[in-house]
Amino acid sequence: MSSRREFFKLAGIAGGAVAASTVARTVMATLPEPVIQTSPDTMAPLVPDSGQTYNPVVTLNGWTLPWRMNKGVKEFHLVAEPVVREMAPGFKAHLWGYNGQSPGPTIEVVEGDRVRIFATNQLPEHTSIHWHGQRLPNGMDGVSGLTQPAIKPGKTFVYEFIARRPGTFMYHPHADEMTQMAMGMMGFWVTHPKEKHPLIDEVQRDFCFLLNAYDIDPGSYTPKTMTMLDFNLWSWNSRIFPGIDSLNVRLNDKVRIRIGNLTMTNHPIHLHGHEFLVTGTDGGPTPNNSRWHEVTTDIAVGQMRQIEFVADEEGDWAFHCHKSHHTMNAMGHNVPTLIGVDHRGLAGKINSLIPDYMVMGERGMADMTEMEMPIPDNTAPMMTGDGPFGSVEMGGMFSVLKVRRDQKPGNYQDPGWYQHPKGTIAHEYTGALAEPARFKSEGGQSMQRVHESSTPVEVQVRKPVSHSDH
Ligand SMILES: [Cu+2]
Repeated sequence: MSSRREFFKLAGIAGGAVAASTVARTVMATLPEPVIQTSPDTMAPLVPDSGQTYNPVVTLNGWTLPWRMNKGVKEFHLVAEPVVREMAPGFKAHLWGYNGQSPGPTIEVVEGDRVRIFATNQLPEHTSIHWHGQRLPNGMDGVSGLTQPAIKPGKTFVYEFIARRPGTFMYHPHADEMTQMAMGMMGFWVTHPKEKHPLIDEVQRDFCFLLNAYDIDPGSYTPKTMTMLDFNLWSWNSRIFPGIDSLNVRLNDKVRIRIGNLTMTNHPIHLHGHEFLVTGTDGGPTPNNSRWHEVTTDIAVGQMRQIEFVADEEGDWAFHCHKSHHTMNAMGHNVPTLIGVDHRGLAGKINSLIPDYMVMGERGMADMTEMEMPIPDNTAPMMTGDGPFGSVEMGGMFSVLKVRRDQKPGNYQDPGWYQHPKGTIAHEYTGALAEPARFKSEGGQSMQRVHESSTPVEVQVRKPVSHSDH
């Protein structure tokens, strides 16, 4: 048996635009050479060498899989295999994925293309690939047991179909699905329209990413695959803030963002500073009369949404899931609320028993972003990310839309932090404080109490009693 090294010619892409011809030039073997990605960075869009007939997508912290043309068929080679994914600087996870990364590469084709995908299984167990949302012959749908036998370890299967409708799609295994998706096996698929489509606008920037989630104990490397709902890492393309790249656009660019949800819960995705339209779903472009402006769109399990807006406000705009525990990283969270509890004297006593112990949360959790309590190796801090004004106190599903006047067309480089015009930043008020005018009423009630004899009760915080304080 040949070694993995011999089998996979490592063809890591190091930045810059990549022409599909890098693969087309190789000898026409029966099987296209698999292209393996070694970096978790956002790669430049893949411009087809046949000429730019569409605006290619940019996958956040991901890449598009090069293909070769073989007698009019677009041929791709996906390799399902164990990968090491850097989820954030300093935090690596041992996942399963495709072609060196999790998620796998984005597959990008044009409506009407005949597509042939070779799927090689280098996992320790069988797999299959389901082409989520596609119109295709039933036998190409990738449901192991139902439409095909599972792909055994070491085997390669061929899928072939015509990309019949333009839109936003995903791919993932349909074999031991709970394990394989919990391990990170999934990828994105974009089919561009063949010609001008009345419901698909041309855009200057077209981003895509998958919502995914993992349960990795602090200090460990491998996801727990039996977790059903209680995941502790909420990621975009298997990256967590501050490891998720920003979405960098030019002022007044029309921007499309395609998002697919392969987690086990819904995610209300929220953009600051702009209103967007949901222009497409799993079923394709939405009709004009179903579009309305929103700033948050909920994406349910197994759904895709594409949002569009004109980026006409300069700045660094937060873009995130609105579930607040989805913008945090792994932590133990069976912790009672301690806001308002006086901890004075307590930490010192515990420290004499447990060195480095820290009492958490007496004034809220923000203190923890600067906490000095040691965390295990290979663990991302719970709330972090240094912005120009201090800690952003975020994790998980959070990124930044950077809108800049001087961003060059087609350039996706990070422009750095926004330089706010003078006098446009919220600032401290230093004048005299007026007494607040408090409203005196106790509030009305729809059901008047009949007996007014009982004494009103106010719930009080019970503080731990420290005898030395008396
Ligand atoms: Cu969420």
